[in-house]
Amino acid sequence: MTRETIKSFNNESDIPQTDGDGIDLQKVPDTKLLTLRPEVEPGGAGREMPLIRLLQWFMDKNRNGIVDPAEYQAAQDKFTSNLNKIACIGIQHKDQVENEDLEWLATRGVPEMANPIEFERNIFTIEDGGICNLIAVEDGRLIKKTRLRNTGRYTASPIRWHDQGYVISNAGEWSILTATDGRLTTLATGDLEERVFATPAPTDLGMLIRTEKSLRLYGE
Ligand SMILES: [Ca+2]
Repeated sequence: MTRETIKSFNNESDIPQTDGDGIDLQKVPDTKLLTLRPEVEPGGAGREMPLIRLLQWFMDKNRNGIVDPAEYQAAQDKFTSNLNKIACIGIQHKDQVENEDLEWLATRGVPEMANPIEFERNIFTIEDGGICNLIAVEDGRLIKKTRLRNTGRYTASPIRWHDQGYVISNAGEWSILTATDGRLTTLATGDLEERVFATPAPTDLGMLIRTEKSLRLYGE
């Protein structure tokens, strides 16, 4: 097992090298961290996890305290193929849809958690780190990528309300955007000062937002 075999990980320097017999989990310190989401700011929630957990939970399949080369390779293959994807499927299809039946399949600009929304005939997405994307509806190509000032993780899906896009990070930092002529513009930003994981709900009375501790209604 050489360093060349670990490039699918985001931070290969965090993976201990082995002598070919495997990784002895007892020799991996609890303090050693693996960078899972390099797009999240340093110190931000969800950026890192203890390396030992990844090795124990996902790689040491037979639970013998050693990640052997076969277990390592199996995990690496899984991580490599486990890309976030978005696909366009014709609604005329019935039964099982195979890859060749797809109109298109794309991986660029696809978030880990948040749903995409339609914005002026394009697909708008928000990724961890505050990375916003516009993806073309017709072929899935990435039209525009930009980064918000509000970094961190985004698990709440974006909402379109009164022709504007609303995104809220896990830290409770919000941004209002427009997407005109393929350009993304931030109109306003702010901070709810409580963590937010749930997608907000636009209602006739205003925008309903559930934070970690409260349920709030915001007017236009
Ligand atoms: Ca093992």
